[in-house]
Amino acid sequence: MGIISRGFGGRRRDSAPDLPPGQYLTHDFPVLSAGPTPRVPLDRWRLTVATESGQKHTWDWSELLALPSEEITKDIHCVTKWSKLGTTWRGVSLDTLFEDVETAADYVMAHSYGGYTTNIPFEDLLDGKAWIAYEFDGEPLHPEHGGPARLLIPHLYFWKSAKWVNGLEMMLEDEPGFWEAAGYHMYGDPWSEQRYQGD
Ligand SMILES: Nc1nc2c(c(=O)[nH]1)N[C@H]1C(S)=C(S)[C@@H](COP(=O)(O)O)O[C@H]1N2
Ligand SMILES: [Mo]
Repeated sequence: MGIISRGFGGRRRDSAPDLPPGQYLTHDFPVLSAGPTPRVPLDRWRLTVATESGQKHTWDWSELLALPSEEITKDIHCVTKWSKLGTTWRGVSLDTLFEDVETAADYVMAHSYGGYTTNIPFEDLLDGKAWIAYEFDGEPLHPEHGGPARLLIPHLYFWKSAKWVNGLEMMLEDEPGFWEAAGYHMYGDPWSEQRYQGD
């Protein structure tokens, strides 16, 4: 008699969370920067979208903050093999930024304060897949993690998420950014392990 639920308490559900191939889990937040951390005063901060026809759309800090923002919880995957699950950010969807931008270009070069660049197909920035993030874990984004604001494109390896982003340049042809010119993959899908050119 009685209700016996086999497996209740006996079942082990400690299976590893789904990580892309070759990745390991980390709980801290490593800092990976190819150079010194630029310090950008908010009153001088700008973000510019430049189209292939030479049109420019620029937001200053207060204009960015005035745009609708969302909370984003996503896993992130660095090409150096650490992954961090369930990271929480606040930022502006690139769908919002691109609402009034007229372009026929298929590629984007992200530019950062400090000179870092990385290339991304335009469609990977749209449809709720990418943000300009300015908070992490409910706090203003720390400078070493890309503050005041960084690109957040969690479905690609994290080198595509340009810290200290200040420009999005529309391009008709794909061109390599900083790491891509050094041999990293042009696209960088963690689930297909596209770490280096030829992967
Ligand atoms: N401007 C800039 N953005 C950058 C980098 C960089 O060196 N400069 N490093 C990239 C790499 S390789 C990774 S893994 C992530 C690291 O972000 P984090 O330092 O916040 O962990 O930022 C990416 N964005
Ligand atoms: Mo990275």
